[in-house]
Amino acid sequence: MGTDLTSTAQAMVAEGRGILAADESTGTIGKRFASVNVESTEENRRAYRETLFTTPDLADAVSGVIMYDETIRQSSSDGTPFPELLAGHGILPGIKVDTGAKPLAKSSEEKITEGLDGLRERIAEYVGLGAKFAKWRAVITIGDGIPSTGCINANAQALARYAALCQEGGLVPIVEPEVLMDGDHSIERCFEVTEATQRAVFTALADQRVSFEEMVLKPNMVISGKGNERQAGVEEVAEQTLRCLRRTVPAAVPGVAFLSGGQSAEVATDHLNAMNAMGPQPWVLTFSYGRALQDPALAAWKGEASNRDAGQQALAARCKANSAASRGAYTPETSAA
Ligand code: 5MM
Repeated sequence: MGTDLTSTAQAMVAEGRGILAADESTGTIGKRFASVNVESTEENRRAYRETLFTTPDLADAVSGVIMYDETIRQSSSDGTPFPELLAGHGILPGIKVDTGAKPLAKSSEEKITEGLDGLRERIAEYVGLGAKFAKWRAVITIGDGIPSTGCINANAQALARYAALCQEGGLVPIVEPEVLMDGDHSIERCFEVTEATQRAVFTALADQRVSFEEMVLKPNMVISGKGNERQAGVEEVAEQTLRCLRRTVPAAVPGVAFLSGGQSAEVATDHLNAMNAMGPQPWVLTFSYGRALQDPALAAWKGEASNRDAGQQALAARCKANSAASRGAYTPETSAA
């Protein structure tokens, strides 16, 4: 029998729809704004998020939006709280609940994501603000002698404790173990680390009694390190990513919503399309992109109210392309804005 959380998880990955990751913390959005010479004031952050969230027909391709703590408390210029505005358009409001990836003790290059203290209470508050799902991102770095088993297991444990608290408190957890594409490693090394990470994550999720039907996985794709001399092509990335997921992800998980991780907007769409064109899989495969959805919109908006329509058109174009890719039906021609 289905539960409310099962229905929400299924709605998050409903056909032709994916997730807009707009949960940049203040530091990260500051860097994004700096790239287009926009000052990171609270009002500019609010105005930018309003531009994204009021994009006409956003709900055609976007099932949910992940917000940051500041954003979920903000409102549009007519005073409508963002969670209410999104819900009014048939879009599920989501919230990032981790408090960031911090240095892992006794390891100079590895990270552990924090935020479990007080999480039960914060989840209750976010539910009161209208959130229907949550997100927690673990960061795994590939380098000389890393990741360590200790780092993978500590992050898997934190993801699992977060996911269990979410389900107990009434939110669908997005479980995001991100193996970074930074580095000069090969696609084979990315496969090995991604497989080990996902295995550890699903073992920890089971140990913490997380219901697989009531969650969404947000993984990296299996891809060459940015600095590797051999950059795997679209078909190879799609094949290796699916091979890895089939080994590690239970069929009970309703959907896999990929992060883009620094891929260009077009390449992220090509990869998603290629995977979906390879035939039916046990889970829905869709997007939960941040930069690959937002970068063209941010570049068009540039902090100017007069560029609002241009910013929205740029976002709508990426949404349309990725919606098609989630069906394996993307071609640059059919998805032209
Ligand atoms: C949108 O960026 C998210 C927030 O990052 P910080 O916590 O570092 O501020 C990030 O977690 C994002 O949701 C995922 O990494 C996916 O975004 P990309 O850009 O990799 O698709």
